[in-house]
Amino acid sequence: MRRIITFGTFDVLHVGHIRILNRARSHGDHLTVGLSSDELNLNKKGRCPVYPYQSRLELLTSLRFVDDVFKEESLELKREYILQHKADVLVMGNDWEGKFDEFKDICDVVYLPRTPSISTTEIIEIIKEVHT
Ligand code: C2G
Repeated sequence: MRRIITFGTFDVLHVGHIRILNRARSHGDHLTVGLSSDELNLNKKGRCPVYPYQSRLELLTSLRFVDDVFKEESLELKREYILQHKADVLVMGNDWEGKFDEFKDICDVVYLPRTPSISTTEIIEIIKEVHT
């Protein structure tokens, strides 16, 4: 059994998120997602997520290629989370290329290409434009 872990906010769920989760899961047999808390996202990106944690949680747990979701409270706890969830592989989008290589002593670290031309920020901008 090969256990995969990934992290993110997955706000305003879009096809880029779906693809990376699906591809992450195909690297093993079990996918755990560390889902950023609303507070963590505020610190990380300077804004509250559009969808609150409970909604993001419900969306992710409904996906057939997501097996388990837990709350990521701090970016500093990655090593603990990887160990707690017994992950064999950490998968991240390649916007994080090289950033998690320090965990190669406890698991494989894989960076997958992001889906081009789509992001939560861009979707928010488009919706804003349409309504002004
Ligand atoms: N993603 C993607 N293609 C896109 C947009 C996002 O593949 N067009 C991927 C990102 O690379 C990331 C995942 O979807 O792996 C989740 O994206 P975010 O919610 O933006 O997560 P992020 O803020 O990068 O959080 O500690 C790490 C962070 O918690 C990761």
